[in-house]
Amino acid sequence: MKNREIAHIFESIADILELQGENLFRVNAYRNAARILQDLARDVEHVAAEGKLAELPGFGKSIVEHVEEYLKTGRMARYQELRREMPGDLVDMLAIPGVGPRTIVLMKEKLGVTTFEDLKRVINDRSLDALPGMGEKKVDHIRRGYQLYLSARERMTLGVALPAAEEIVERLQKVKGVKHVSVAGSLRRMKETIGDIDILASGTDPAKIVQEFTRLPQVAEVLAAGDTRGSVRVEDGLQIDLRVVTPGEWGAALQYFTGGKAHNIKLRELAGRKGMKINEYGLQKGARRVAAKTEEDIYHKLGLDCMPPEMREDRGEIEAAARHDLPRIVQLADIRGDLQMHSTWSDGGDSIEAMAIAARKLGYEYILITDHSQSLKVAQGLVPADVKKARAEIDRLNAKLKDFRVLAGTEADILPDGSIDYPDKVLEAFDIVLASVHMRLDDPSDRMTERVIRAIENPCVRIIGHPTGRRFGYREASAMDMEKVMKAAAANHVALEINAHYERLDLNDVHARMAADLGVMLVISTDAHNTAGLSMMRFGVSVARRAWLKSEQVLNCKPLGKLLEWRRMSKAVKR
Ligand code: DGT
Ligand code: CA
Ligand code: CA
Ligand code: ZN
Repeated sequence: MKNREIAHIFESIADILELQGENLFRVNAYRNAARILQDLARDVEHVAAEGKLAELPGFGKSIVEHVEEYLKTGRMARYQELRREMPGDLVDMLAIPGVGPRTIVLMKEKLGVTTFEDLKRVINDRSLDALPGMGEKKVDHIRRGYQLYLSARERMTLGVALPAAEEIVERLQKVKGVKHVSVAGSLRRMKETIGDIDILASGTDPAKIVQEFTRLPQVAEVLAAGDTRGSVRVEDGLQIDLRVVTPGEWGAALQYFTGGKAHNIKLRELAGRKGMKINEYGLQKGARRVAAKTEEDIYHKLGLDCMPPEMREDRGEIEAAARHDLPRIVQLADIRGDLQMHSTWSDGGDSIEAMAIAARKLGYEYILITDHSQSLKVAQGLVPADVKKARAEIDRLNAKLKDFRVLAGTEADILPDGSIDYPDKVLEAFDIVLASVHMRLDDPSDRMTERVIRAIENPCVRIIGHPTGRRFGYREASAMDMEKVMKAAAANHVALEINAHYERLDLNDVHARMAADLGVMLVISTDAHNTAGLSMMRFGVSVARRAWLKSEQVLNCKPLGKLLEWRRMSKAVKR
């Protein structure tokens, strides 16, 4: 399908037009067309063959012509022409936080910047400072934005890598002669970002399996294909590496290629102390192979219990496994509800009822609707009168739904002074109040710490949403004294969120473990803005698993009754 290819080109055209100061109406025509193509459930070539391109929403005469031209010739003249006007990396620079079209055009015209190398130079030699509207502070902001952009480009987020890898795994499972298939590496350990995608398979004819791999329909380009390994680029531009071993070595290879590196090194030392050797082919004692078939065998023969991949980071798991003292960590099936989501009342795409029905299908007992509060105008935050109307809708819905409860909540803004964006009267009427910082995320550490602690101490606040505000590729975590914040949360029976959206995963694994150690209750929520968003829960659960959380330490593993009890208990303590 060429849908995505053409969508990418339209996105680039929109970017360039925006750079050139073209009017927004024209720019958006291309962006809309790109979105329509990405969401289109049909092959655009078929639609074109039927002569029905013009029936697609927003497809005007020139868009239709561009698509037809591309399908016929594999090129789009308008795009080539625009690319010549904006050479080098100029278009890609738009993705750098803090760099807008005006800056890019200025840099090009006044400083001759066209590549990332040029950009680095004008930042470092400070010639950028002198441009109109610039200055030291602004340039420092751009410097940080550039670093953020680079690190986001190097590693991909879990939510992008995992679905692409799973699609390949599913296909490979159906290939003749394949015995086992699994993701490996950081992806199997569910790290928040992934360097490269590793897939492992076993079968009696590895070379043939590699061949089949390179012929999968997702493959856009074959980078390498050997007897035991292959490497391809799939349509989204992601690179996927496959390694194939014999079924008898499956466990050893899976263990080795799952890693992490530090975990493997420690395992190798342990094997050495026991007079054994470990590598991707097996665990050996002298010439004898002691274990290779399953991961469990490998760990058991080393005197260890086998632990989930998410724990294999050399953070104490090998010692715990040797003591037979591994915790039973939380899993997706333990989750009984979702405590942050938005509906059409604010910036969500689906009604409260639709969200409830979708959540019940996932096997949940309850959800908390947390539409935005009044000062978040960009997200259609609710004024108090609308809060009442939404509440009435929830009450009607609960009267109708059996075995399921919709709780009325809010994601109330934590204002710059740490107060909450509704008067107490309004706050008290919610079942559960979640509060988050959305503005002034750059406050200095002292002020941010004070702000968040003041919110935690508010008698109505029960949960702090996405506590650090970090978003991969957009924004670093706000500076704050995490330990102070966590201690305040523990003392006030306020839960801290692990936001499950793969661009956030905030708190991260390290902070979540620290919070749990300090006695803080964690909550894993999706922050879904439509029913599809509810499926992000698994990414949040993986963070919790990497943090070694047990289900008792996760608020939304409680059944409804216990959840309501927790809420009452904590209020009683505080007042
Ligand atoms: P990534 O790709 O940067 O997100 O991280 P990983 O963990 O996927 O690392 P990668 O792709 O370099 O290697 C995959 C696994 O292979 C790694 O987790 C452990 C194993 N491995 C790689 N290099 C070594 C090594 O030098 N020694 C040992 N013991 N294992 C290694
Ligand atoms: Ca990897
Ligand atoms: Ca790799
Ligand atoms: Zn939020």
